[in-house]
Amino acid sequence: MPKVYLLDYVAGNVRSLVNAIEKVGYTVEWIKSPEDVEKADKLILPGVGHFGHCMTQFAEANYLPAIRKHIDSGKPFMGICVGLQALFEGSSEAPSVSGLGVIKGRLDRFDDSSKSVPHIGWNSANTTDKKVYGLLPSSKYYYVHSYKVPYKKGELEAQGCSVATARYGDEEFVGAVAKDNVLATQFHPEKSGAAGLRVLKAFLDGEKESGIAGLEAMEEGLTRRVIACLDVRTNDQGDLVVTKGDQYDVREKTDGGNVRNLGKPVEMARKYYEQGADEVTFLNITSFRDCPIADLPMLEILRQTSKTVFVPLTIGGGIRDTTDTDGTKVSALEIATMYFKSGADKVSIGSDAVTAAEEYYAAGKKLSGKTAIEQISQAYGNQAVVVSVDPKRVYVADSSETKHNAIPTTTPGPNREKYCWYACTIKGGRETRDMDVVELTQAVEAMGCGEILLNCIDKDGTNSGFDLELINQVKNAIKIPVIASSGAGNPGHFGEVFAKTKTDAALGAGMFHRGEYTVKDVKDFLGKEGLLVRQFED
Ligand code: 1PR
Repeated sequence: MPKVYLLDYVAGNVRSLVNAIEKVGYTVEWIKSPEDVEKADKLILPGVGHFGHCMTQFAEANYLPAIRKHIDSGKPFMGICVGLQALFEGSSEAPSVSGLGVIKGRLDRFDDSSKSVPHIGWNSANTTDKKVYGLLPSSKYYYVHSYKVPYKKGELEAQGCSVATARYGDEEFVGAVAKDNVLATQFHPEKSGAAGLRVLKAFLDGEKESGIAGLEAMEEGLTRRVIACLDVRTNDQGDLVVTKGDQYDVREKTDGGNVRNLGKPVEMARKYYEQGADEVTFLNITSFRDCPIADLPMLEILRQTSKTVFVPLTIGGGIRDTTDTDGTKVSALEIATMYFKSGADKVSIGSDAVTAAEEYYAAGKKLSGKTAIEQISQAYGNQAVVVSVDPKRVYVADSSETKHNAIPTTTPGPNREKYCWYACTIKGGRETRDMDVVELTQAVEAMGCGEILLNCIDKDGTNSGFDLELINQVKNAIKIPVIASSGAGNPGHFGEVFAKTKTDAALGAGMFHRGEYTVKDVKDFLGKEGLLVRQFED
């Protein structure tokens, strides 16, 4: 198989990229030193995280002259995400750090006054006049970033670039840019399903001007993200199964109270990918305490899944500082690293985030730099850290009865209380803490969390629709994206949550696992409601 060289310099999920490259018929050779760059015919620079951190790492390891030489020699070069950003002159993310300056221009941050930042999800990469490396106006691609190259018509074109653009809110930015032997994508082709694989293949095959003529362009903008979630645990027979609880109780009410077994994680993830799921989330809902960390069954699930599922994968459960079975201390960052190396794009932190937030407030809102959220987001970028929140309603007759952030509710409590606040829980809802969702989400946002997975124990497994009041309260409290979770029972509930809240994404579990509806049913419904969605491409 022909080879492509990948620069092994930066933390992140490179396994997905390797899988994607292999899928389109190439093998990967790693570049481990600047001297190796000369060997490369085709070179790919993947990148995640902080622009300044990446560029400084390159510079310190003396890669910059070798990369410049490769590009100047006319050999094929591809930059992905921060790999695109590196080609420009600089970024307001790290104003004192220089980029390679292969293309003139600078990056700035998305305006978060009226939209969530980071920009996470599926958006266009529209080439108006040319065929560029298989990019199609009818396709959507997966983006995750806070900084962008603003698009000003004609500026990059005047430098000899072909540009593919995307729009987020009222900001138009560069989704991909091609110049001579260089292709750079702000989106992740390895996470963009068939559309992304096509771009990767076109680059590797040297098909600069490939594409399909006459396709109808999709409306520009971010699509509504629909996520399938798989709660995974070992059942009483010792098998790893996808399960689903009612308000977090995963045992059957009959048949001796067995753990509900709804299928096998890898197979189900693939099924949802093929139904058009925009992301797949695995939650390890019980920790595998008797198992050495390096053998965690979830690692193998990720390795297998990432070979066939080319959309983002999130893994949650057990991400905290831990002591291994042999007594070795293992940090949350090390556990996250294992997950990223096995194919995860994001890790989701539950219980540990609540403890960290408690400490943050106890210290007078001071960041310690030592929490899992801070350490993982520093190393892998904010976009890689999700906090999964498991709140429970606490009813009060009046908001003055509590120091917590209470809201009026249209679903009164058991004693007709007209207000409620949402108490955070840990250990899968087993323990309730004296902290509300506003406090928690604001604290973890300050620590560097990039996205909130907002469950609701009262709604979980009820099929009665999302808790819109909870979602609105959290959306109003923070700037980072929110994934609405718990309660979805039919496609209409997804329509409702997108219509009545500003949620950035919505997640379903039981209704998909029980086969009542497919992800495609949800997307078709949303499409009919006039919402922008991405459909699965073969
Ligand atoms: O605390 O960092 O070890 O993480 C544990 C993770 O496991 C947390 O993300 C927590 O939400 C999750 N978890 C723990 N116990 C359960 C349980 O169900 N017994 N599952 C659990 C949480 C919630 C959603 C669910 C939606 C949608 N599951 O993932 O999929 O509520 O369900 P629906 O659409 O069927 O209503 P840590």
